[in-house]
Amino acid sequence: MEGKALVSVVMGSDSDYPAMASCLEQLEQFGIPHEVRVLSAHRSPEKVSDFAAEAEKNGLKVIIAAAGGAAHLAGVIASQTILPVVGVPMTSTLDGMDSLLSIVQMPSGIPVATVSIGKAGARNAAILAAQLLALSDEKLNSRLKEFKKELALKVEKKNQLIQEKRSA
Ligand code: RP5
Repeated sequence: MEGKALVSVVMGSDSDYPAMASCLEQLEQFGIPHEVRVLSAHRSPEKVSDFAAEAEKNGLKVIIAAAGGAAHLAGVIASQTILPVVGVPMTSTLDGMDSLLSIVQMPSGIPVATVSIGKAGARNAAILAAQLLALSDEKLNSRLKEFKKELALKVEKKNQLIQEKRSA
């Protein structure tokens, strides 16, 4: 994506990439400059700290952090920056419940905006990031309003299909 990254999509492992593809796809659809990194709260903690400490200075506006299992990545990043952090729980051996609880149960003072488990959450993280950026970007604001209309139109089409099937 052209331009200096406004959103960083960070994931705990390359095994998170397939689920996070929908996040990247959505950011691309909105035309939001972004970057992607693999960083691990447990396996490369110093790199996570360096990234978080430099994020604001590097021009980032939102950080999306995906991790699974004992998913501490989003919280650890949030503890070291004032940028909004969106946490995406990855599916795991415990169906992602471990990831969800690890990400959502932050202590008072360090928020992480937690979305749903897996691919739906990955896409929603991109939409939430877009909504945050749209607060100061009129073009993106209009694009998001269009996006909502498109969603409603898709539902209307599905409704029509069901009605047609029932009357056939
Ligand atoms: C987490 O552990 C990662 O975010 C990933 O979801 C999970 C498994 O990682 P790998 O063992 O596949 O590298 O840190």
